[in-house]
Amino acid sequence: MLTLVTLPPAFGMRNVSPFCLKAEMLLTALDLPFDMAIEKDPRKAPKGKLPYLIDGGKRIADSELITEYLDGMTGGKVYEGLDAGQRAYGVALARLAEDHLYWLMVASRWLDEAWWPNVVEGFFGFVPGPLRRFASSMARKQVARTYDLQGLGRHTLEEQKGFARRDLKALSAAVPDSGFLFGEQPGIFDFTIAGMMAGIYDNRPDTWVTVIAQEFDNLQAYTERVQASVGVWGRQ
Ligand SMILES: N[C@@H](CCC(=O)N[C@@H](CS)C(=O)NCC(=O)O)C(=O)O
Repeated sequence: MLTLVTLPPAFGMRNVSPFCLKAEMLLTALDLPFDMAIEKDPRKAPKGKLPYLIDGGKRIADSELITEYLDGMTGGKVYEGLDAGQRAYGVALARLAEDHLYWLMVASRWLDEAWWPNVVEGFFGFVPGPLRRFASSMARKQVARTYDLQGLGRHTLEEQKGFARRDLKALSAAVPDSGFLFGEQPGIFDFTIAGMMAGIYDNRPDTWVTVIAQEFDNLQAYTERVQASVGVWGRQ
């Protein structure tokens, strides 16, 4: 039996991490028997981030490495039917969602003063009272440092919103109005985009990225369609 280790629910999301949700959708679509376990403290994961997959004595960290592992395990089912061009397009969209838009989403939760109390409650609620403030503000400093190093943190909020809008506009133009990216069945790259967008649309309360994403009705409809097709929703 495989076990997918994910973050606990938060912000109205059953599966709050886009990477964990993508892996859950993929395991479900592949019809592999698996269960899920919760880890509140990502520092305990093999690479300090969630998700990771347990297969017997093996622990596979990182949703993309999990994807590769499952592709090997199923004899190539993950990328079956995709040509080189489709795979290239899918990887490019994944990088856009997971390595650029993701950071804007993180900032809209962690670095927005009005939203910050939700992070303290959602991610640090389990830390005993006196330590909670300390642990959460240390983690927040780390996020701010990472966002600054990434480069997005050096822009004004209005400029950050411009980057988010251009990312979302690109995703909105990339996804089809019916069906899925590469056919009648959703695949790994649909799970990647929908996994990211589910948390953006459904986290409560709305963040400033949520508000911008709401400008793109077709992207929201696509996100719903992918979740419905596998019967795995990010929200509670
Ligand atoms: N590239 C990784 C990213 C995973 C990731 O960033 N997970 C976040 C949750 S959404 C995490 O565990 N963050 C904790 C940390 O960075 O300390 C993947 O695809 O699995």
